[in-house]
Amino acid sequence: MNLQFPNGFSWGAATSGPQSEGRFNKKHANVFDHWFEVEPESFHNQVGPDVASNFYNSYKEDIKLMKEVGLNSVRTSIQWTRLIDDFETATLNQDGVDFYNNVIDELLANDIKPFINLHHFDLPVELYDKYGGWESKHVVDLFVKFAEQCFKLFGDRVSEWFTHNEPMVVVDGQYLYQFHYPKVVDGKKAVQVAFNLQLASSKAVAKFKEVNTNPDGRIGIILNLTPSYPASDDPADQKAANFANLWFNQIFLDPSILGEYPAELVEILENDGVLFEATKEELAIIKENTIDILGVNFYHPHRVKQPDVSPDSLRFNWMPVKYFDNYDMPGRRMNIDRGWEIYPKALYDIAINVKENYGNIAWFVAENGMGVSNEELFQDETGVVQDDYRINFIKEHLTELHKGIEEGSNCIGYHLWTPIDCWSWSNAYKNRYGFIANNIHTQVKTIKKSGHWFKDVADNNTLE
Ligand code: BGP
Repeated sequence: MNLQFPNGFSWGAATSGPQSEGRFNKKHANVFDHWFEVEPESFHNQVGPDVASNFYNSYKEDIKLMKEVGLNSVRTSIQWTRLIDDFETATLNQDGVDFYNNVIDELLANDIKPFINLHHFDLPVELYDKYGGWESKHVVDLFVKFAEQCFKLFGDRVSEWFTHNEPMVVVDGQYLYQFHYPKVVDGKKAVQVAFNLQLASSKAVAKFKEVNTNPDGRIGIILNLTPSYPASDDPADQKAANFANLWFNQIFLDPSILGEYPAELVEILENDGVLFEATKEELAIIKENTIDILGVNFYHPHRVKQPDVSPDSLRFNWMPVKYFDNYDMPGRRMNIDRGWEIYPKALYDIAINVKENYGNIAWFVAENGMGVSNEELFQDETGVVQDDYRINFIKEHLTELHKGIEEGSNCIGYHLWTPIDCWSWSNAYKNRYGFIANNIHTQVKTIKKSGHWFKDVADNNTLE
């Protein structure tokens, strides 16, 4: 089996500033830096983002390794808390400017195309304390000022821009399911934050269109898509899956690409008294400023069934779980270390969904990957991690993706999470995802078997 990918396909990997750089020379704290300061026990093994994978100090060596595993593109993010000194005026921090200039230049010098994202869960904590963070439309405007600085500083060399990574995780983690600081539980705020994040993205898109001078420049958003499949043909299960798709996927997909929220979702939110507050002008900005390119993070699907609790018995003022329950489908394949189902066919379903329902917009797999614990146990005598499980995982996903491309889906790339084992929000270093192993005690980095394998795939643009 030889599966050839389209010419110019982006073979890459993704990381983020807060998970790779370390806090070195950073004047401001983001919400995760702060959370770790005040509640280290909430973090796996009490390990926070202070060192991460030391990218701030070792970016040159790290980028060399990225080149060695065949990457022709890499996504990272610019930390708001590193680049900006004063959030109200968006005045710059020179050390931050120098650092990101150096990283971008180093990537380009290695023929690696930078994909740059602007928000990866790393809201400055000062903006949370002062304004409630994404609850505030003033913060939306401050984000746009930060974005403008980025476009102006780096737009001559960066053509692929993204506003947010996984905004839905902020909504769910911070406002419903309590896995992000400060673990508020408030349905109405959750919906408003989802809207404000969308507005921030659309306003940043508008700003990009105004200031971009790079003829190749384009801008998008990166969404974690979790296709939701019903437990059975029972209409109640189907209805539950339909809601889960609206909530997890369409709430950002539709306004970002089509310029409008799904009417069905708006109706449900309205009936439940949690509809967001939006002015006509804001809705017009969303309508007019749709994205050029979509990044899709795909890890796992949702299996969904009708809820078996009475909506009245819920302790929350509004929760999406009123509309569905998770379904533990017998026999499904799991990555036990992360607790996520492995279901590559969902990637094909995403490819077809984007093609048929979203104007066949240019898109790419912005994250996909397999987090595995205790990988040192898989080292051979030379110290190379023999991660055949990761190779198989990638192969299976690429096969489904290729099928979607053959059927006309406009997918332009595949990025693994992540190039070099990095720090995780929820698991610190418990699960490793990278092509390159990172010894967190010595910071020695070693290419895994999957990294050597991926180089062949990327160099030949073909999956054998
Ligand atoms: C995505 C995030 C990444 C990364 C990845 C792996 O949701 O965008 O930042 O962390 O998931 O997940 P985890 O680190 O929780 O295992």
